[in-house]
Amino acid sequence: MKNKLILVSNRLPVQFDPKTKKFRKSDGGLVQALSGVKLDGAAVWMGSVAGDEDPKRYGKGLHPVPIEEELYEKYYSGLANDVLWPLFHYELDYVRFDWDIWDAYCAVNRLFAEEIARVAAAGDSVWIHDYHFFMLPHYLRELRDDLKIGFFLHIPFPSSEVYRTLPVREKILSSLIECDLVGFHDYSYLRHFVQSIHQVLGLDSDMLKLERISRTTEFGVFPVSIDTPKFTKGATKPAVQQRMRDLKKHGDYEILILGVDRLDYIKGIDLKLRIFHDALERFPELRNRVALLQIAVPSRTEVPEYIKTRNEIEQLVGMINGKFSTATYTPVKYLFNSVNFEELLALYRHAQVLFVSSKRDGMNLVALEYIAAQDQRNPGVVVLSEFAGAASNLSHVTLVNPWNISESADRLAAVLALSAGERRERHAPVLKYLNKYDATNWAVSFIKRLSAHSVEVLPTTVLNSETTAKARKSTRGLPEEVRASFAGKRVFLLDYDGTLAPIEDKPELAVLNRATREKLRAWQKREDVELIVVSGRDPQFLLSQFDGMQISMAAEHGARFYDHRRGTWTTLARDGAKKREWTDPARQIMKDYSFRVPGSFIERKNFGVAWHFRNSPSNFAEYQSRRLVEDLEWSLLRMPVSILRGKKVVEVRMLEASKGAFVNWYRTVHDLGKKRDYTLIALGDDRTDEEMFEAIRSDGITIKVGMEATHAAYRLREQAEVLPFLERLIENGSA
Ligand code: GDG
Repeated sequence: MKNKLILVSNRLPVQFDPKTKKFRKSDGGLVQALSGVKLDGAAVWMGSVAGDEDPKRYGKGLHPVPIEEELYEKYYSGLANDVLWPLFHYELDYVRFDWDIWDAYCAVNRLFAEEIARVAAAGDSVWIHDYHFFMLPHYLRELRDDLKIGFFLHIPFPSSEVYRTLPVREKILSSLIECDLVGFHDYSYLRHFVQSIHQVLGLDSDMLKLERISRTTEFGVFPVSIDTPKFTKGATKPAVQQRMRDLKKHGDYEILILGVDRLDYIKGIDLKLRIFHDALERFPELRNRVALLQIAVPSRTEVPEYIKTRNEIEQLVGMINGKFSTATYTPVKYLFNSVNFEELLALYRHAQVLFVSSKRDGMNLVALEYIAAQDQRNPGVVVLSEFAGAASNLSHVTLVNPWNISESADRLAAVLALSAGERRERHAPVLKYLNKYDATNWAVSFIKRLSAHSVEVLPTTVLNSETTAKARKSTRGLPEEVRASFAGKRVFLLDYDGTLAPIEDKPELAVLNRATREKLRAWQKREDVELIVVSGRDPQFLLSQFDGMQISMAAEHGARFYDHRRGTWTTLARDGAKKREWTDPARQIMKDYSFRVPGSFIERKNFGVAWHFRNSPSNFAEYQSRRLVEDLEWSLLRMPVSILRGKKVVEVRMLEASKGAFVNWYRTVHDLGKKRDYTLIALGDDRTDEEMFEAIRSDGITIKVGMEATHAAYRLREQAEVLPFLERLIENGSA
């Protein structure tokens, strides 16, 4: 049997109206886009309905999930629309976060996960839509590992500088990377997402995918489109044509500029009015000839920000009309209402210009629809904000920066003067694009990528715990089949700070405790075990902790290696002659930061420079450390170095001095000409350990200490679990 597809969006395409007792079409861009999709295979559309509704009322293919009113309010109006919507559209002043609405958001996401887990068959695909369900991948993965999960974001993904203001920034990104495929309208959104993963989670990826052992998450750009024939054909229908004749007869203008937007602060209707005002002011020949018809569809009418936006718009309309109206001409026609589909088509076809002035907009379907609805012989033109995703997809439209009022007004006036030939030249290629690439193509290309995605090897299993759903699959430790695959000697690559020893405020206090020391002394003697400490610390410190033990040490992230059998240090990283080219600027920048951040200091290493802030006021220093990383990244752009933010430290290191490079070196030396007779087992808590995990991949066992996102296949919850875990693994042969 073919697998089915489960679509998930907050709203179903139809809603039951308790007043009229009838179904009506849902509004909004997302539902419009998805409704235009024609799929061959079996699909179910899942969405929320009121808690007291009878789910059986809904027809085949629709799967309503009833949500109780108070919970829905907090999830939808609260977190989704008072936090995520403004934040993802760069309107930080409108964000109103609190933990109560976050809990409600998580609860609704969990409910959907449970419902999907209940109805999905093994191997089904789930396509999640939009910012209402950021946490759904996380909850769904806990219940079902066999499903393919795709996520598409209909709104912009903001710059990482804005994203990182979100109090739950880690949680949302960690959830999204549980998907198999994450899609956006535009490359800039994807770039911001990848940068945020880097900045917030400390995981590196390229623009195509994030690879970890547990899962590869693919990324992609899939600009949404429309049901093109619905508009091209619809606009020629007799009822629409009749309506156009009416409009022509009654209009008090020669040229009509049209605006169709939900009344939302992101749509920049205020800017549009200012631009139109500027055009009338500076080009008197437009007066009495050109009118702007703005349809402002009511949206979230009770919310203070929306009331404020509406008031501003209505004041501007009043101001312009007061100034430029005559007894027979009104420059701005303003409708605070929606119109029916036929009326919309007639207006699209009748207006000579569509003006979209969004401050931010994921895509903006109105621009696409307008183009599809034009008469090819006498088409209108689109003036489009460069801050709408559509700007990346519609060639031959007039782009404006709506914040630049006078320049936008110039461009608006210029398109009014285009000849029919010029308008046709602009229109034809864009229509061709929309005929070739419609909503169905959009959906099919996403679904195809999702289906082609190969299922991952192992989930990041929490070891040593019986409380999570995932742990049910593992028996308090490494799964049997993994332990059975151990070959020869077990080589433990052990990070020091945060793994063997707890993190302390002062680095010198982070010493091995007695129990750990005794255990290490016992294990070093075992034939079947090799212990290697892999740390960012310098050789002197490591010697002070492990001297006299038969334990090898990779210091300074593997730049220098101490072989306990030989009793000598080897330098693995080449000390490049041009080292000063990057150490000098790095130190200079760090010096500026040390000056500003009390208690911070610079450590010079043989193969790098580190800026420590363990003893500094933590919030301030954390903030400064992020800034420092950015400054260093820019200044050392083309240098052979890597820049890393670890726990309370920022380091610049020569590229070869990395734990990943050390793992590769170790393997090269030990694999030479013979069959592999050892198994690598790596444990670490820090971002520097991620390089070690990435280098090992599935060629060994990787264990992250802590709950942050990771490339490792397994995790222990905290440092205190490390010793008991090693004890079971080494002494009893079972973990
Ligand atoms: C979100 C993103 C992204 C509008 N007024 C009337 C009416 N509409 C229809 C339009 C269009 C839809 O509503 C609006 O879609 P947009 O894309 O312009 O905007 P959002 O609702 O904010 O949608 C957006 C979209 O999701 C899809 O990914 O493009 O950026 O914000 O289809 O035709 N329809 C009728 N009467 C109206 O008065 N019948």
